[in-house]
Amino acid sequence: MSHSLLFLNDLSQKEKVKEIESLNNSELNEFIINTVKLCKPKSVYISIGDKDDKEYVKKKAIETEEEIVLKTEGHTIHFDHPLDQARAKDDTFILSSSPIPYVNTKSENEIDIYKLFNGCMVGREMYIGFFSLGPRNSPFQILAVQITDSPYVLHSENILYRNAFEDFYKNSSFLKFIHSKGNLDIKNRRIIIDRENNTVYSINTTYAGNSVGLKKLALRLTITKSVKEGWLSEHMAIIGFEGKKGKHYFTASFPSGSGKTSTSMLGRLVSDDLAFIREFNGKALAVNPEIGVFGIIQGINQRDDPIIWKVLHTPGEVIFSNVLMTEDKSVYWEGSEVEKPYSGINYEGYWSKESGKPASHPNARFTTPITAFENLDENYDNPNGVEIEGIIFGVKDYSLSPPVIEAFSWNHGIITIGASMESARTAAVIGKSDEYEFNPMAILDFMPVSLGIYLKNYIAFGRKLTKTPKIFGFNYFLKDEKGFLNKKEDKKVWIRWAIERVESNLDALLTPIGFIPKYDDLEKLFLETLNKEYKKEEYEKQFTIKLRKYLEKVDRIKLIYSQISDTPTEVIEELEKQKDRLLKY
Ligand code: SPV
Ligand code: MN
Repeated sequence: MSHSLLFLNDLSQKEKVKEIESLNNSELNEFIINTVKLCKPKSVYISIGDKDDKEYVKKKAIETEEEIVLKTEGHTIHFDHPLDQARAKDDTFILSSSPIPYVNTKSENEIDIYKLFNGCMVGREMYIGFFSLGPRNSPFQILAVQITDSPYVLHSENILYRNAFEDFYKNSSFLKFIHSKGNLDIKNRRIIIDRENNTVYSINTTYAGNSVGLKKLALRLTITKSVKEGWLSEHMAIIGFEGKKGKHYFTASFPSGSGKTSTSMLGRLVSDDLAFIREFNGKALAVNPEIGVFGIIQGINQRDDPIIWKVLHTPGEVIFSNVLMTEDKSVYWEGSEVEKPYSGINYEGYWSKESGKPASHPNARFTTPITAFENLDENYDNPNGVEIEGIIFGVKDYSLSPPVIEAFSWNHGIITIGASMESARTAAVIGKSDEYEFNPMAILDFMPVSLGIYLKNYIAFGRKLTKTPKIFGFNYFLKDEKGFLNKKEDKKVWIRWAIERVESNLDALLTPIGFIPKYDDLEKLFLETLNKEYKKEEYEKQFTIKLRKYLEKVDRIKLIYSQISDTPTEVIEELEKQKDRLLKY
């Protein structure tokens, strides 16, 4: 046997080594052998994902102090390095022999994987996990193997993904993730995406967005795969909304920190972050690659977020990260609207109220199974997916985009709303918050291919559909001199309007940028949904189209896409049509 794992017997559980051997997956054996040889761990723990394995991995996370046990049963807390609190864009590279606009690339000879990873696990245990992105026994399924020396990473994955050891039988192909804490030398933090070999390497980081391979690292590989195969791998929630004529599933793409999670809580939850969307019989069907939630915790309070609040205050699996831990082993985070403790421990060490510093990091998170949410949708694990009838692209935009608009068509929506997104920067990315950023489909940070190729695939996908989902632009953040123009709860009304439009119950007003609600309809929806008056002057402030500013935006976006050599002609045409409409209005 050329790829025998038997040499592992001294390092690992013999029975499990045999089980892997019996899968007869030579690519898998080779991957494990090569990674063990490269990283040189002291021992190897093979997790096939049963109850014992899950308990073992969690126990190790606690023993190694990557997690600390909290007061509430099942809850733990994890701290990342102060400089490792968010996605590390500048340290994340797509391996590519030529540069790609808007994508951080490095060529193979600029990166020495061997040097980075050689012996990185000396003295430590290596963990191997086997997962499925998407439901098992499903045409959407993509397999993935995680190798890591961090039990916290594997513990997180046991919560966030479906264990699927048995599915690796014979030569099923899979995505490969190698992560090591290294020596947590943040200067040498590197995340390297090797598209050709379906492998991601990540070292000197523990923040889940950089280390939990199956989340945003896998997204780079699945986008690459999707554009080759003609489907969509998206940074979108999937939500079922009840209408007058039944339930309608929407996907929703918002840059993190712009309302995606709160929107997900207003309907039946299928996914809060990611979606695989494929065409079957002319319909767009979607599944959640994940079965857990890695959500932002800042601002979560009992009044506005009752469902999440309950999940975070009930015994069961929760990993808190980068919140404050108090002496009695409970947690506190900013914006929770409970009384601030006097002192505690956070990611920087000892914290006291007197310091005046925030108690928790703005990108502090919680990791929980999706089944903990009481608004879980019955189809959350349906191998056939759910039919998507609406797509929401949301931005955090203080001045321009109205609270809700509807596109004229698939291409119009994809191009002038989705691919034209500009949003205030989030705390989920290292750097200054609140600067406006071009962020098409809220996915630019994860883009592994040229935007031209990505959009070409989107346009072609739309053509395959017999009934394309309606496309909406949302913005919960409009402001004037006096502050926000909308209350948090107003989003229920924008969603209601979108549902009514999907059901063709309401007319709309034609503007150069898309359809907007009629005042009378909103007045009625505000009353019905929130029992609230909606004044004409509010409507006018929120829905008057700022022609000059929109013209500037079209020019900005057109400039971006005209500088990308493989931009499909449809993109420029659609932007020019938008410009014409704005000029003629
Ligand atoms: C997000 O911020 O969109 C996340 C967390 O889902 S991260 O994995 O860091 O991107
Ligand atoms: Mn996300």
